[in-house]
Amino acid sequence: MKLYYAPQACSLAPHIVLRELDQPFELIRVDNRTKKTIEGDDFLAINPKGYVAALQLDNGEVLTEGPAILQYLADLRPDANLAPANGTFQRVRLQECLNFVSTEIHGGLGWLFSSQFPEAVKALIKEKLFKRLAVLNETLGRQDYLLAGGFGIADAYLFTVLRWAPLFAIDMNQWPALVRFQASIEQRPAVKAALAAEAV
Ligand SMILES: N[C@@H](CCC(=O)N[C@@H](CS)C(=O)NCC(=O)O)C(=O)O
Repeated sequence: MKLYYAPQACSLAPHIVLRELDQPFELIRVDNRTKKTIEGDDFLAINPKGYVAALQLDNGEVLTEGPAILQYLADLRPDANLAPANGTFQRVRLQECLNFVSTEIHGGLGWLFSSQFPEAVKALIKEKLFKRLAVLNETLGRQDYLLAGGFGIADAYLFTVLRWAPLFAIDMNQWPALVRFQASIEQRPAVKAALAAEAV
C-alpha cells in the first residue's frame, strides 16, 4: 500500500493507523501547492480531487476520503479493535463520530487556512467551531476516547485535526479534556513514529 500524504495534513490520521496496525506501507509525500509527489509524479493523475490523503492499494485502486480510508484500514485487522465490527450499532456510532470530526472539526478548522477570508468570517467560523469543541470536551471529560471501547480510528482523526488549532491562535486550554486527550494520544508509540516520519 502507498499512502500519499502532506506533513501536518489530515493524512496524518491514516498514517498513524497504518502504524498502529503494523501494516507495511510506503509513505509518499505530496506537495499540495504543485500537486506533484516528491518523485515528481503528477498527483492529480493519482487522485483527481487533488488532496491528501490517498491510499493506493496493492491492486492499484486508489481510496480517498479520510473516514473511508480509516475504516478500510481498521477492517484489515479486526483483532486490533480500532473500529467496532461492520453491521453493529457501535459501528454506526463510529461513523457518526467520524462524520462529526470530518464535517464539524476538520471542516471548520480547514476553512481557517484560507488567506482570503476576512477576519469577520473567520470569527463566525470559530464561534461555531468552539461550540463543537465544547461538545467534544464534555465527551472526553467522561471517557478517555471518543468511543467508550478504547482508542480507535476516530481518535487518530481528532488528534490530527486538533493539532492545527494553535496555528489560528485558538487557546485549547479552555477545553481541558481536549488538552489531556491530545497529550495522551501523542504518547502512543505509533503516533510518535508517524510524527517523526513526517518530521513535524
Ligand atoms: N474530504 C477530504 C478532504 C481532505 C483535505 O482536506 N485534504 C487537505 C489536507 S488536510 C488537502 O490536501 N488540501 C489541498 C487542496 O485542497 O488543494 C477528506 O476528508 O479526506
